[in-house]
Amino acid sequence: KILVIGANGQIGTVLLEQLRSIHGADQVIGSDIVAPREENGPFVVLDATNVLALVETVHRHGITQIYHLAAVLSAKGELDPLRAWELNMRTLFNVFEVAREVKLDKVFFPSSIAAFGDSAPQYDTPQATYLDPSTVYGISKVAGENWAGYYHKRYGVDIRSLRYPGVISYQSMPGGGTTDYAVEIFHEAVQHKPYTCFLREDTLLPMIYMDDAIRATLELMEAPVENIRIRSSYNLAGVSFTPAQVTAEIKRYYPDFEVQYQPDFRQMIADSWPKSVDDTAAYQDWGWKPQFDLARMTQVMIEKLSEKYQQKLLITQ
Ligand code: VAH
Repeated sequence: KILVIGANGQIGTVLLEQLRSIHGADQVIGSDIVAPREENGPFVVLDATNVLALVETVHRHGITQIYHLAAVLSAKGELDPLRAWELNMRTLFNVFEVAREVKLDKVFFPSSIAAFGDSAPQYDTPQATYLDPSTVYGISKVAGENWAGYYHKRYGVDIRSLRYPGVISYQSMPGGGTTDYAVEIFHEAVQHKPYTCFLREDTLLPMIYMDDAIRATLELMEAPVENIRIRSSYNLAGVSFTPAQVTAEIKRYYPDFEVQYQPDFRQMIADSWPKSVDDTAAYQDWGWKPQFDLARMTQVMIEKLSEKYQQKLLITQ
């Protein structure tokens, strides 16, 4: 059985639903620090910083795989660095220790393009390069990658990881990321409201549509163990774009859509990240290929969000 930690989060929400549709709802346990608004299968309120509670959950449900999707993201982490470090690392150690002791089959944990800093080449950032992250979130991801490699090498734990770009999705409002302008902008556009973007219009960042991010995660986890050559975390590429580019794409649907630019502290974070990443290793080892470009991502986001807001309108009328 599979446990998803952080199942209420942006990625966890969609991953839980996808895993349930593949394995059956009763085979996938969701968990987070609070119960979700709606439960479509077994869910445990779990504080993953509490190792005893985690062990108890693993034993009670006969868990054999963990997807660990709980963390404080880049922007929010900068507001309380030591809390972000403590939460991101304590939960990771608990998951790795339980995986070692209970001999779980597999563990997934996400790294991020936030693992790269000013020393990495900004275009086609390589799989192996010097990592000097500029945020506590990025520091915790680099530490996590090294601990994952250690637990694999020393204890044989099968931990697999992806360096996610900025993930774009319609299912939840984003929480505390630097790439989240690219989600917020769609919500404003479909409500016919102007958007104030917290990054400069020419800020080029690697992004990925949620369906691609989830498919990459499942393909990585299903790949034969002998194919997995990278035990830190795989670079993953979807599509890179700037606020100006996504705005132009949105204006094809909403010609009057207006965007203003008011860069804030998140601009420095974004400026330290890659503009595009080289994910050749993911292609070579487990056949990774993205399917969503900016045009297709925009079409789906606008379709899904205008449905969502229409429904809200109907309900509130
Ligand atoms: C963030 N969305 O902005 C996350 C992610 C690469 C971005 O790590 O912190």
